[in-house]
Amino acid sequence: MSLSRPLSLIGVPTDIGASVRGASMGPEALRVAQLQARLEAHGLTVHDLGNLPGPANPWLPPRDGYRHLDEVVQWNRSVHDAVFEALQRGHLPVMLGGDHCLAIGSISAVARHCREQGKRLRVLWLDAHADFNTSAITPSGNVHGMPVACLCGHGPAGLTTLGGVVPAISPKVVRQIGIRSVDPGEKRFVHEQDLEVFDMRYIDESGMRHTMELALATLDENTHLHVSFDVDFLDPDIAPGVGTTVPGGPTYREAQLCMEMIADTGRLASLDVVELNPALDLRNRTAELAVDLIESLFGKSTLMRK
Ligand SMILES: [Mn+2]
Repeated sequence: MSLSRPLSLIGVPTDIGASVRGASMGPEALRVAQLQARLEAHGLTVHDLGNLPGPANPWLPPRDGYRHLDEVVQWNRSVHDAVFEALQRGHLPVMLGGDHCLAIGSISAVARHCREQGKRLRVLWLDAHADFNTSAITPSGNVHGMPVACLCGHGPAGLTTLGGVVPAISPKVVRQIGIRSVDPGEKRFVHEQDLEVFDMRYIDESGMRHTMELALATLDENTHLHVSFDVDFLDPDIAPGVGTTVPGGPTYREAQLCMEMIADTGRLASLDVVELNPALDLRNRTAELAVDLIESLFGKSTLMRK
C-alpha cells in the first residue's frame, strides 16, 4: 500500500481530561521512539508541526460534573483548528495526545471536513473504555471518559458545538473495539444510544479477524476512515505506560492484525494516538510499541504480501 498524502503530526501536550498526570508527555515520548523517521522509512512524507500551546493543568476537583471544563474547551478548540487546517491542505492529521478528551476536537474537525466534502465518515474507537459518560453519570468528572458522548451531542455546549453542527457525529458511524471497562450508568447509555461495541468478550469468542471484518464492513471509496487509538486498548502486559490500565486487552498479534486490516482498506484518513503516559512507562517501551503499531496502520506488513 502506498499513501501519497503527507502526514501532519500535531502534538497536544496535555493531561487536562485525565485521571492521572503524565499523558502530557506523550507527544515527546512518541518522538523519542522515532515516530517520524520510522514512518519516513516506509516512504511516507511526514511533517512534524510541533506542539499546540494551551493552558496548564490546575488539577482541581470537578465542578458541576466536569473537571477543568474551561481548559478542556480551550485545548479542544486548538485541536479542532489544527486538524481541520491539516485536512483542508490535503494532509492526513495524526493527533499525538495527550489524553482522550482531545478526540472531541479532532473528530469534530474530521466530521466538519466530511460534511463539507460530501464524504461518509467511519470512526474506529480502539479503547479499553467506551468513553461515553456524561456529567450526570460520570463517577469522576474526568472529560477523557466523555468524548464519544460529546461528539454524539451529549455534553456541554463548549464541546458539542466545536465543529459548528450538533451532534458532530451520529453514534451509527462509530465502531468501538477492545472495550472491557464501562461504568454502570455509562453502560445503560451505550445501549440506549445503540452504539456498536465489539467488546473483549466478542473478540475472545469471534476473533480479531472477524471483528475487524465487521467493523470495516461497508466502507466505500468515498469513506473517510478515522482511527482513535487509545493506547490502553492494548493489554497492559505489553503496554504498561497508560493511566488507566485494564487487564485482558488485545495481545501483540491481535493488535497487529487489527492495524494491518485497517491499512488494507486504504481508507485511513486521520488518526488520534492518545493516553500514552511516559511517567508510568518502562524505558519507553509502550511508546515504542505504539510506534510499531502505527507503522502497521500505515502499511508496514509483517508478511511478504504484495
Ligand atoms: Mn479512551
